[in-house]
Amino acid sequence: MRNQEVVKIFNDIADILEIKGDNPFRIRAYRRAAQNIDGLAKDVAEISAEELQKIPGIGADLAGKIQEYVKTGSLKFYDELKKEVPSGLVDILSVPGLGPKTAKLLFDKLNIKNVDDLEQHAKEGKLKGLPGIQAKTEENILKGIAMIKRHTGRFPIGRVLPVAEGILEKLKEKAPVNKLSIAGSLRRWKDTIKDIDILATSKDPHKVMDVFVHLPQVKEVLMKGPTKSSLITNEGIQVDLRVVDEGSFGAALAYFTGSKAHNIRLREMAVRKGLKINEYGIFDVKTEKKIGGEHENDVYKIFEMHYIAPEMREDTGEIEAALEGKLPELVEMEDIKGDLHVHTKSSDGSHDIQELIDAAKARGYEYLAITDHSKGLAVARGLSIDQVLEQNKKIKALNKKLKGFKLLSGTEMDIKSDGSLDYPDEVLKQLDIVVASIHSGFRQSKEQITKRLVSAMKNPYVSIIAHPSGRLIGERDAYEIDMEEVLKTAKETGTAIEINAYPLRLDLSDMYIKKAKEMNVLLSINTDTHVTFQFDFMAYGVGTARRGWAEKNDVLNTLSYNALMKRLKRKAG
Ligand code: DGT
Ligand code: CA
Ligand code: ZN
Repeated sequence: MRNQEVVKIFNDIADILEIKGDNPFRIRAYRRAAQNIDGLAKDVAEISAEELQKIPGIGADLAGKIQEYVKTGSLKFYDELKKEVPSGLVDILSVPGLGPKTAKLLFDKLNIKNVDDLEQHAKEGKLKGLPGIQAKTEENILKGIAMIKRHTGRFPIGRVLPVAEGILEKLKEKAPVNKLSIAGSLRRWKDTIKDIDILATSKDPHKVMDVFVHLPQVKEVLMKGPTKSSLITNEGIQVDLRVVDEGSFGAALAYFTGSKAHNIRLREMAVRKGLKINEYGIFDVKTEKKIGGEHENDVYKIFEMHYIAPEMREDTGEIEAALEGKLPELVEMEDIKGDLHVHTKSSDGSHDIQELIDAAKARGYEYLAITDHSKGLAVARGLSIDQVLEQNKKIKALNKKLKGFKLLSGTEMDIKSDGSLDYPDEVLKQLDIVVASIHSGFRQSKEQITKRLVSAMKNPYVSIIAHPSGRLIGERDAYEIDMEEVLKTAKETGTAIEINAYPLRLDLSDMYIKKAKEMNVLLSINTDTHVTFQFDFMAYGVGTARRGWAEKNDVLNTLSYNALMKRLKRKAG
């Protein structure tokens, strides 16, 4: 059923027209049409142009638009219109009491482009003085935003994946499921997730749904049906479960994995081939015969493309790459040979070196870098020069005894506010690896922070820049930084840039990883483990790296121990 897609588009169009101050009758026409389609029992995709015009509020023009969208998967008028206003501006309209006129005013006068901009300005009392805005209005706007955020909040993936895994486990145990898979943004390893999408096949869908809505994780059941049920977990996360036919499982998996943008591209391509792709399968339009859909790869096979990994499905060039046979071979968990950023209880970790070695070996690793904090980071009990040199000696002695496993002696060295480094070169050159990072001065100017990172990379002993943007998802934004300049310097100096796998960091983020890859910058995926179970965070780092199209060769810690040591020494000269 395509009705909801059309409803959303028509409402969006009305919103944008309103912001633009367009003709009120035209705006109302779109709203009315949306409302009437919303209440329709029949799928608009199955209704002829003539019949469409019998729906109240729909004339030849809107009927044509509906058909264009249903046939091609997009609407030119809508796409063009969207370019005329910043996309975030439409979101502002969902703030209670804030109409399109005010939204336009905010954009024109204060360059407010989205809800975050609006919140910032309201907090700083900068809205006062605009026509119709008083102190009280600002206060209400802030309340409204807080409310929207509670409702439309996205969750960091690290909070969502464990919940999803818990549910899958219970379903496998208690429900008569055959196939079972996560779909949606979670399967694509996006850094934030709106809701969990799960797909299953079963001989007894009713029983599956019964089990699902009675799971111990459930706080509230939103809806229960034979093919789809939705609930809210105790953590406040929405979970949708769909049970589909065996023969449609692949098509449904492709459809509900998304992204929407990726799906739309595939559907457009299918239309040009006289085919139709939906969540039920792949169909020949003329004969109406189903020609695929049991396996996910069917939707790529029909275009003679290789399988596109879920992490890449964002319509950011993956379809073109697949058509040209130039898809990257994405890095995999099995490629990771060790972790290069780990803390012991000498600084702020919880374990001694031996416990970390055991945990690393259990993950099949070949090596591990011990990188406790440096002295400047007093809050994390950073190591004095004497302490780090003593630890270095201890590690080198240990290494002689270890069999089939190697330790690297290192540090996570603080880059101080003035840009200087926390240990002198005489100390650094004795270590196997130096991970450098920023822990203070987040409010400095973009130039200052960039300069700190650049000067650290120019030090021959600095091997990796850790968590380069400093973001904490949902808690702290990235500091201002000229990432282009940082990546350029990384390339020039042979410094690796970390993909910190700690689920609230995922820093570098996917977009910059892609950029780094294009610039041939070496990456390193590390967990920043403080407690041994956190070694398992590696999966988040690898997922994020894959979203940035990273291949094995782009990642430092896929090297064998010997190759790694050679690579580290090369920079130091
Ligand atoms: P999010 O926001 O983190 O939940 O992201 P997704 O990608 O999981 O989005 P969601 O849960 O709204 O939908 C799951 C997938 O279903 C989405 O990636 C693509 C597919 N899908 C949902 N709605 C539509 C639609 O209106 N058109 C198309 N073509 N696909 C859709
Ligand atoms: Ca989702
Ligand atoms: Zn660390």
